[in-house]
Amino acid sequence: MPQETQVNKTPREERFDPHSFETKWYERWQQDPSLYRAEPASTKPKYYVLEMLPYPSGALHMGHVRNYSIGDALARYMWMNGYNVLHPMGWDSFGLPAENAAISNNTPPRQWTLRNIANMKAQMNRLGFAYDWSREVTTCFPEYYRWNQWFFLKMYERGLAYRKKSRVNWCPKCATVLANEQVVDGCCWRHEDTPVEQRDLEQWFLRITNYSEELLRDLDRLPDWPEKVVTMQRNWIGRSEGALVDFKLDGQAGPAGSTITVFTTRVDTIFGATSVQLAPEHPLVADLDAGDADLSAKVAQMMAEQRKAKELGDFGEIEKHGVNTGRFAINPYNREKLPIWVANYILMDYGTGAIMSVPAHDERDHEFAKKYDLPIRQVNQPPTASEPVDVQKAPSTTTDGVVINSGPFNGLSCEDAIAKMAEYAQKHGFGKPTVTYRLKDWGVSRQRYWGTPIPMLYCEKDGIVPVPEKDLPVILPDNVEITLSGGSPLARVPEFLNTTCPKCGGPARRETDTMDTFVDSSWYFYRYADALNDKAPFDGKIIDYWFPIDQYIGGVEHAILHLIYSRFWTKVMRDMGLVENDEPVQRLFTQGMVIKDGAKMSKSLGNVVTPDEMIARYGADAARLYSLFAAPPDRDLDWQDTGIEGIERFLGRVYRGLGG
Ligand code: ANZ
Ligand code: ZN
Repeated sequence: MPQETQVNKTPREERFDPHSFETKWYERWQQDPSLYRAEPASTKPKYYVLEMLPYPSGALHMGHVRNYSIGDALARYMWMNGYNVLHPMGWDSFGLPAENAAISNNTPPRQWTLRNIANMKAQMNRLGFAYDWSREVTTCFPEYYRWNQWFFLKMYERGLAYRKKSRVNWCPKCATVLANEQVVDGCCWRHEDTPVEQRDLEQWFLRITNYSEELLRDLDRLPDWPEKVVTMQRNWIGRSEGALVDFKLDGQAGPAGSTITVFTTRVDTIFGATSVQLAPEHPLVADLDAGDADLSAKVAQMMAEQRKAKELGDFGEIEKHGVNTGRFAINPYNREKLPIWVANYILMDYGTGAIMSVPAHDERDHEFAKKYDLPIRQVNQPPTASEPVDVQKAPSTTTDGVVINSGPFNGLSCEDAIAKMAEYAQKHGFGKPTVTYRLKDWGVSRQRYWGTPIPMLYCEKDGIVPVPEKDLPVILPDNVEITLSGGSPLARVPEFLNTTCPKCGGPARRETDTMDTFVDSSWYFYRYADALNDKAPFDGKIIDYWFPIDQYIGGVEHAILHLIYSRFWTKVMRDMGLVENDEPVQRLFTQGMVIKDGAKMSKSLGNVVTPDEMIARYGADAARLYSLFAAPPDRDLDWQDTGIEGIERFLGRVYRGLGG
């Protein structure tokens, strides 16, 4: 550096100490409690900017810093532009990690959680984020979760919450249900040599499928959501138009009856069906394999394979195979007898769990037919211009052709045949056009302690009885011994478990499962608008002012579950007359990940940069500015120490320019 510039420096200009500078301003802000508060009623235009609330794991990571720096810059910008800004923060504070921590450090989940919140809040303050803390929402407080319970009761009244048997992972040694993440290579994570079983347990579900069509349709009304998120939601909902067709079982029927209903998107190819295939879990399979030890063993093996594939989340990869049951089903269009197979690639939880197999026109069916030497019959002739087809060699999957070898339907285009043949089935009482969705009802029961107690009772006389609204909240008791085995910890707390039935006054048992924590995050942002209300979850008039959220910012990992559940919750609240908006979020922004040395920051890789370290070395402004500028906010940010040093020098120049 040339000599002259040094000579002219005064001592104050030389030194930029971000710590004293930032602390000074933070203290100044603290003295004015109205600063950063949203005004309840205002003539200014409103702006609601929201960042996804964190799970209080103990400390912020750089991903949080990036997410919150984006939101904070926007909030301040809107304030400066004269808006009445709502910029709140809270804690998604129920969930399993608190229970694991309780077991390993012998600290009660509440204590562990509250300590983490205090620590993370101090970090947020040190970072200088401008939140309206008067609206802080902490989901593990009864002031909040009582409204989860209230919503649950309302949904129950409306038939949107129901109980049904469903299949869960079960470890026979632990004698408890395992979450999918607790199943490792098909065995219990705590008992590596104990295969996980599937059990049918009664669980609570929310009927999100009532809203499948609307959740899908209204995606078109979200032009300010990232296209990739909209696409992910569309695929998750998975609408498929097709037909249901009933095949009759040939010969004697068992308890599961004599009808096999298949779901197909290509009913126009039904004259080319050469077998009917059932999922291993299809109820009829139990009838067909009764007394046939060899067949039932093969079916059991396929069930195991499917579970495994499901755990790996990888159905595409399983080697397709099946077994012939020796029985037949009758094609209602031409009375043809088709062999019934059980196949490992048919899923019970899609469509009807049964298909007609058309090897000439479907890839998977072709592969299967080749393997087992099943007939392949062409029933669709592609347009003449294309090269001649040999369906014995490869399937022809086009929907451009015309129907052949199909009796009265010959000559129809694919599209016409699909409509006419479904109509025909309906007219003759053996089928109908239908729409199927991949979206399933939302299972909300968790056999865990640290969550919202489900407000239901079981009475010997009256059966399932909802807790009366006036008795809410059902308080989650403290001092519960937490173990990960033995089922719901609350079932071992007699003071909690045993109660009286509000209907008959006789003894009743409480539901001991707690709610999925995605319930908490489905509506928390409504609570911010009216956080201290103790008469209702919120006042609808206040919601009408603030909603929809103008800008929501968070990670793309929440593109599906959280953001579909929130949309569902909003639509239910609208139907209850609580809110007027149909959608919670106007604009959505998903920021990129913070990575280092080419990988996501993680403890196991040892490439973590902590906010505390960055603040100590460069100050909060440098850490924030770097997260905003080092990469476009929607792209991944590859952390470089040299980058933040440059920002620090830049801030020093700004500081000297402004004269402190
Ligand atoms: C006969 C057929 C012929 C089919 C053809 C396709 C092409 P999407 O579009 O994903 O809805 N299917 C139905 N239920 C199934 C299940 N539970 N497990 C596995 N496969 C199943 O797919 C619908 C098609 O997937 C259905 O139409 C059925 O095969 C198969 F040339 O029926 B199709
Ligand atoms: Zn009773």
